[in-house]
Amino acid sequence: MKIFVVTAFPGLLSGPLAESIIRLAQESGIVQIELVDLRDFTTDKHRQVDDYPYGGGPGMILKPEPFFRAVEAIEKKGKLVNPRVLQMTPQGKRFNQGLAKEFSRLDNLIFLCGHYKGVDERVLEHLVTDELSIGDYVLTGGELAAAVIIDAVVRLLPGAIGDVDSALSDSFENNRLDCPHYTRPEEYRGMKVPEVLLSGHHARIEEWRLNKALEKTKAVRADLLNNE
Ligand code: 6GU
Repeated sequence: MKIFVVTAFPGLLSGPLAESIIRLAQESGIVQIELVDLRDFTTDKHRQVDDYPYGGGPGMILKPEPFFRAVEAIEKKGKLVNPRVLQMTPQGKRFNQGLAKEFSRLDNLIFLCGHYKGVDERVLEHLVTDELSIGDYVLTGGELAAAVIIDAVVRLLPGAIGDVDSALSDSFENNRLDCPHYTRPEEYRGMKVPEVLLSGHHARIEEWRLNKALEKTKAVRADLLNNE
């Protein structure tokens, strides 16, 4: 998979992409991630990416031209035909595990990160295929949201996580949260690991895990259970 991220603040993404599983996935060639500086697609000497809103009001709006030029350059360079172009915005559809799976099956993704008050609507209407939000709160820009989505997608790529079964037991698989987990020591400051996990009885362990997962889901995310 090849991922491009168009942003005026590439530094906001470089850290999260340079650690742990996402770093290893890039090093082993499972994914290539390219940060594209929006300012490289301006034409004025101040490299200005934003401007005042028509109609007045507070905040600055990201100009359309650098986004169109950046995406055209990416399409040409990557020989991409009709790629998915994802705009990070609090007005977007809420990102979830189902979308992470869908995106993980694509060969290319282009992320556009807004900042300030927003992006010129012509970008959304004519360039973007998917408007995405990561939750009901407002961030200063789409960069951290793009990092979240890239992380969720890349870990699903074949080979990214050593243990294939690990991803299949994640939260949100089967519309429920994950069960509790324990490791050594067996007892710590009087806190004991549940007996059943030490029993070696695989059927009973699976039953316990399922019950715990359902209990937790019912308590904090009952909405998932009615979400078949
Ligand atoms: Cl995708 N962008 C911004 N700026 N804020 C957000 C968001 C995205 N998702 C939730 N809040």
